[in-house]
Amino acid sequence: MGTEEELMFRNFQRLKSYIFDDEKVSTTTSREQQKTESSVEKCFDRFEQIMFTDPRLTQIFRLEHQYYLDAMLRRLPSNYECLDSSRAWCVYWILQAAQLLSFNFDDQTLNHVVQFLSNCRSPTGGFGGGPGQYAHLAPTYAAVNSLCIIGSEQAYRAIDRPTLVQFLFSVRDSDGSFRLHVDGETDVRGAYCAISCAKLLNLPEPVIKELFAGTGDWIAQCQTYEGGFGGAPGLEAHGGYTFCGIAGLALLNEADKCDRQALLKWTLRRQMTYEGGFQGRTNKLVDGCYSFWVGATIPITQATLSGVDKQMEHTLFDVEALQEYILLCCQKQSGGLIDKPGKPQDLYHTCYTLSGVSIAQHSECASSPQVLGDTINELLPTHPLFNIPPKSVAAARSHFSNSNDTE
Ligand code: FPP
Ligand code: K
Ligand code: ZN
Repeated sequence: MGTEEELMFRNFQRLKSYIFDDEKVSTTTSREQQKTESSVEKCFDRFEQIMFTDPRLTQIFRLEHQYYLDAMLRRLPSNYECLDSSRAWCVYWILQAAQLLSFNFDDQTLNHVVQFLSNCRSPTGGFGGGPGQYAHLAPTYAAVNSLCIIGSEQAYRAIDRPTLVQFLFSVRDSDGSFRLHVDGETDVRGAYCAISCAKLLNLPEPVIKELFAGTGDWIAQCQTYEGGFGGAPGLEAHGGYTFCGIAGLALLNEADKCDRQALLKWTLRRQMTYEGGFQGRTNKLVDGCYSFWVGATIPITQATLSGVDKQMEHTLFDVEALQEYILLCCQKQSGGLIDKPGKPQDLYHTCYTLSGVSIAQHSECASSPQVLGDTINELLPTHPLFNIPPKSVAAARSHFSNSNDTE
């Protein structure tokens, strides 16, 4: 099973939690935690029993995941599997997961995807979740990311920058916060999606300045006493919103507006001692999707601190334990990945578990990829701030650097 330089699977000597950990009483929370640990332990045990007879179990089920993604992309246009308002998201989850696996769709399929996303574009700028729907920041982010992953002339043309900028201004409030759609709710996902699109499409600096005046300060207000970020000021810290908060601040070069030491401590405590994966908030259960939301937050935060603190050369979280959790507990034999053992596969978890594994393997702070098990497990890198390939970020920014359509 691999050479000496590679990370090896462990013997799972990690400690399980104790039923009376919660102030010495058994609670619903502590019982749920124990149930989860038992199901994870079963996956670890099964691995130990057959690791020598079936080395395949230590591998990423590449072909099965590719087959799953391919089948899901093909039935998207006729659509019944995905929530109707999340079809642009489904496209993004599929394209991002596929590229991590080095799986390329043929040109004809990609042309169909570009056509489908063009149909989701709103006359008022931005994208809706499906054809003919109102523009919303989340599917706009998903569509822009998808089109930049595809990266063809035709794909870039499907993003109409001038109306997109108008849409971004239409959901901005004067304090710098963003609503998800006109008259919709305000949360830090809105700010992140807007910043991510603006930066990826290389909007001119004066436009960025005006669009995000006050936004860094508003995001910083979402950081809670725990150290993570809530959806809006005063709400509970959560891994998903924490990613949006720090990635948004980092893209604006305003990470110093939040307390990064507190943030780093909070995110590091989200890695579960026994399971190896991350939870999304204090006292909740491990979930594969936080491999990205929390996993990416750690190197992003470290990167904004480097120079301030020269000590941090490698990723502070346990990249080996995270890969163990995803490889042994979150893969479906039939393809697709999951939240935790016993759950069904879905595109969202397939995208964010694989994205998290990629982050663990290619963390910016480490010099060579930290791949657990067989070298076949190495995924392509992802840009931690946008969650698309680093080369797609560079290509999109360079493509749009010469446009003067928004000046
Ligand atoms: C809690 O679900 C989930 C949330 C409060 C929202 C999470 C936010 C994201 C995942 C970020 C989305 C990012 C973008 C860019 C749109 P839960 O209570 O079912 O899960 P939990 O028990 O793990 O907290
Ligand atoms: K969850
Ligand atoms: Zn999840």
